[in-house]
Amino acid sequence: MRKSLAAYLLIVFVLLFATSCTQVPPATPAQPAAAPATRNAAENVSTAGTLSTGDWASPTPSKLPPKVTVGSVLGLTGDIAVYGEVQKKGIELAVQQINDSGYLGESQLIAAIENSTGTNEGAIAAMTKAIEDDQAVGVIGPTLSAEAFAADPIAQKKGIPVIGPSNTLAGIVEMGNFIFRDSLPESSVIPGTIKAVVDLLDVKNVGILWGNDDFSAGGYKVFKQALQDNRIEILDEETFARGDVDFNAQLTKIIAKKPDALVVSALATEAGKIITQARSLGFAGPIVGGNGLNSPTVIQAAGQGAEGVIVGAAWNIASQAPLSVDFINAYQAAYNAPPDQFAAQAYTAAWLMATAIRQADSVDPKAIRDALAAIKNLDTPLGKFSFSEDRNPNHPPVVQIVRNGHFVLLTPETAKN
Ligand code: 1QQ
Repeated sequence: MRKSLAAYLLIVFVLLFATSCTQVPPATPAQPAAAPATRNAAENVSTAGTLSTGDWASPTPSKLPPKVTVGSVLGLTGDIAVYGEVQKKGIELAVQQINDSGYLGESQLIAAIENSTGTNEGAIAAMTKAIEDDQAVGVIGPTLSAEAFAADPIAQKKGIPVIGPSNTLAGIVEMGNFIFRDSLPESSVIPGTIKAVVDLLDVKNVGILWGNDDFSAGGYKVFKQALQDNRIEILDEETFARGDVDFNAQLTKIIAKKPDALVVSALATEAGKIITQARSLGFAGPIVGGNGLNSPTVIQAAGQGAEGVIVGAAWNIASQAPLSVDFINAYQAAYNAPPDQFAAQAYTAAWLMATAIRQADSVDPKAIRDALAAIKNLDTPLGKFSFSEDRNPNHPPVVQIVRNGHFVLLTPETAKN
């Protein structure tokens, strides 16, 4: 009798324990779980690999096909390969982790990477290929806003969700209800950058050099508004074309007006040359740039001249967000180089897409779109991440300055030489 009571108690205990272990939380999308809880949950269900972001509280999907393809439309050749190459690495790292950890259950995520070549025609061809040939249920990309304006309408028309990992101009999400971005728009970043420059570096007037490509021209407009809002005088404005290599004429004119700072709205390739030439012409003051300058290749190209360059960003490598630290370590281990902001945003975009697929437990692009739209307070390397009502990212920006060859956070200390 006593034996059977003991056996009964043992069974009750085992059952209670088992239920508490396998308890499936409600299928609400992206519960605002605290980072450590999320990571512990991840460790429980993991099979292998470094774990990272994701909504581990939602049930493991069971209705997905063996393979789910997400397209990536990236500029892998030409002048914007400095962005596209690291975006590819970020996406491939995320996909590896997603598959190693069983985040999509029995289903494997495939990243179909298509080269947009940095041109509008290339982006249209790559987007079409991703959707029609690769049968992508969602697309990450394209790299440039200009490419997005050309190619995203194809996805919108077909009802395929897109996450722009580096589109920062106005008008991106306005293309339609299937278009998202996890890159902070320039309008969310530049005003704070200019305010910090005014507060910490006592800048009262500037000269502006801006490019005629869509990104640089769009960024220029945001800079101009922010400068006016902060009552900074614009002493001179000069322009250039994408692909130009000699900026001496424009810089000579600007520097002759003795501005406190130089504002540069440019893509990375031109920015590296502009900074080098401005320093050669004797300009020693702060150089303030937009998202195009967020690539460490700008620092490599300009060398010592890059010291004192100030750039607003969505992410800095000093971030202490736990999933950012995990991401940096995993990226460094995989590629033997530190990630940059573009890699962090592309990596996060892949996890966001996988999270929506997991939560939808479906490859129906409309269901994935709806799950993306519902993502709120998800722990990611970019910090707590939400899509706002209009499918823009919602998280705070940072302001960086180049010190000793690296982007560090702009503070009263780092602002001083
Ligand atoms: C855009 C950008 C570029 C700098 C991306 C590489 O922000 O085109 O919107």
